[in-house]
Amino acid sequence: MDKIILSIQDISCVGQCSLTVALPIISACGIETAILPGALLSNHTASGYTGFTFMDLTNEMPKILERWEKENIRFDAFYTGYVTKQQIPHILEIMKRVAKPNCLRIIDPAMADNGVLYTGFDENFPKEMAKLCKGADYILPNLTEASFLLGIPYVGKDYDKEYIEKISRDLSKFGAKKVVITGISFEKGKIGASVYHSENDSFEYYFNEWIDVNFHGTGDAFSSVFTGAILNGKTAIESVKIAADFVVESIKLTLNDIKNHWYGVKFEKALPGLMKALGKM
Ligand code: PXL
Repeated sequence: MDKIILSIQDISCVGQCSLTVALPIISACGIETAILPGALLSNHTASGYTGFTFMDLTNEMPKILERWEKENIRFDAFYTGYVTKQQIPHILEIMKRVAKPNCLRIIDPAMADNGVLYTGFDENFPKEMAKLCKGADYILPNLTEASFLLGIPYVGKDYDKEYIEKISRDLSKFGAKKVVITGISFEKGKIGASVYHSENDSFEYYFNEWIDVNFHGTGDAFSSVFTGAILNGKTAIESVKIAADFVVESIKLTLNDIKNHWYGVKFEKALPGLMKALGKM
């Protein structure tokens, strides 16, 4: 039977992040993608825009869950991104009640970048996010999110392989089977991600070109491709490679138009390459 995944995160109407990135990308990977929007925003909350609207949809979550249970709707996988504190108990309930056997949980603890929490999240939020990471098959924090989850200072650029391996092991103690830390670099001009396999205490790495421009939404694109690749039967490190290459390609497609297109990456034109990488074209 074909797989169906449920992605739980916000809809930012414009700005190229969360569900407007996850839905097209995972669909392009050939996977049916159901969505549960936790909130509706006019645009993302990051710098560039001067403000945003926010309609909280948390109260819909238990009602939707009840309907899905009645309709016997079940999912092969869950992928969560930007969610609020109030949504986390509902999401845990959803992951319990409408999961098929051996259902995968992929958690991107999307809450922070460059050493700071996103607008609207307070210092207690990472503790709540840690509850969502518990029992995950994969968690995909960047270095800032890893630091907040562990309650340790953000290291910035001052770290080595040993540090990454230590924090990966520490993060797995939350109960995640595999820990993927994104946006890491040990060498000038190269950026990538690590994969920690807690089941046999081993690591794998993938690096590609570092394009030194910060674009919003690249974490969401990475996690969406990673999810789509995993559901296509790729290994964690193969999925990391496909995701990292997709992000680099999307950034390259955006560079000549930064002035107009500062709010996210033009990932659309990278979708055919993604489909080829997954053997879909
Ligand atoms: O890309 C993560 C993200 C998702 N959704 C919203 C955001 C952000 C990051 O700032 O503001 C609304």
